[in-house]
Amino acid sequence: MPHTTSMKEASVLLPEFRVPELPQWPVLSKQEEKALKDEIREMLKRKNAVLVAHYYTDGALQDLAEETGGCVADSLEMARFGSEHPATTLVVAGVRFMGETAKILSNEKRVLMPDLNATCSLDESCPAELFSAYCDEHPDYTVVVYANTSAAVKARSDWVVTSGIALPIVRHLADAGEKVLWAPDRHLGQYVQRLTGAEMIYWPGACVIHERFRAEALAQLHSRHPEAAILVHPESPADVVAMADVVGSTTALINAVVTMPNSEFIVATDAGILHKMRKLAPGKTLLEAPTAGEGATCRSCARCPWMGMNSLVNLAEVLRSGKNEVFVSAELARKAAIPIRRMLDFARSLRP
Ligand code: CIZ
Repeated sequence: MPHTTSMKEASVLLPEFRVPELPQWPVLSKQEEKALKDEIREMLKRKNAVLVAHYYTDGALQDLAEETGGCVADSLEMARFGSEHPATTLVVAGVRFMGETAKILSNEKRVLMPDLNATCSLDESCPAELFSAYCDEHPDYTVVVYANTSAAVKARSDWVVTSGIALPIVRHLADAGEKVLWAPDRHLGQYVQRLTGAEMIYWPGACVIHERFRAEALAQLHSRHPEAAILVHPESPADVVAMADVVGSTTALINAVVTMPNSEFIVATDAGILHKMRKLAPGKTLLEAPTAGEGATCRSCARCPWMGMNSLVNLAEVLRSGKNEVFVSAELARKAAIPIRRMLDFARSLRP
């Protein structure tokens, strides 16, 4: 349904935060990589641990997660997998909110992360106190927050959503006549509003990676590859989303590469996803969508520098030392678990 209602942006001064360069890890020889992977495999087994990795992490980590019975997935599936797996330790290769979500859903388990400084620009742009004050100003709105937020922000919400389930949840709320206060990704929020027609107000955050995709450069690339299907993550700007053949979550974009008949695809999301796409659809040509800073302001414009903080090297280190444990107080976990479980239950109700 095309949108008819307007969408009002919160007038808040977002906090400043530093976006680091993409970490440059030492290049391992084949032998070194094999030795490190063997050591990690042995430690995972001995410590009754399982590796849960996001699609945006390094390919070697993704492969190892799959080879050792862990999972590579989006944040919704990572959370579900971790909470249902019998391991007593979850090693989460991703960014902090993913480790926190794992801990919230499995408070009795030990959750480790290769680097606790791996944050997310959306999380950083939505500090709990500022957000809570905004919610207080709008008591008649249902608070829906994206998974890319801190435990404290989740605890202040009614619903947590991922990009994979945002549309049906907001549609469900709109059908029930509820008004939605959305945070923190403005592009995803606007996309959801356009498709659901829900009455929404929103937080003005953005993902520093997806915001770099540029429509004009994308049009030029597409004119050189007119047969390529354009796949866009909805955290991207609206003019980029408007050019897409498929708009969707990481899982939806991977499925599109596998199931669509096209032999070429232009992909507008973190380039870490190409690893999984290449594995599942080896015969297809994948082109990275152009970004604003290409060749200029960043070394790898479509690679999240915080996701890049995960490597085999620091994964081995946390397993050896047991450091980098994620803690969420029991009280905060109890509160934040409510909207997360609401999302998981809703997702379950959609399954055939
Ligand atoms: O929820 C996730 O895993 C993220 C960050 C993106 C997506 O579309 O899956």
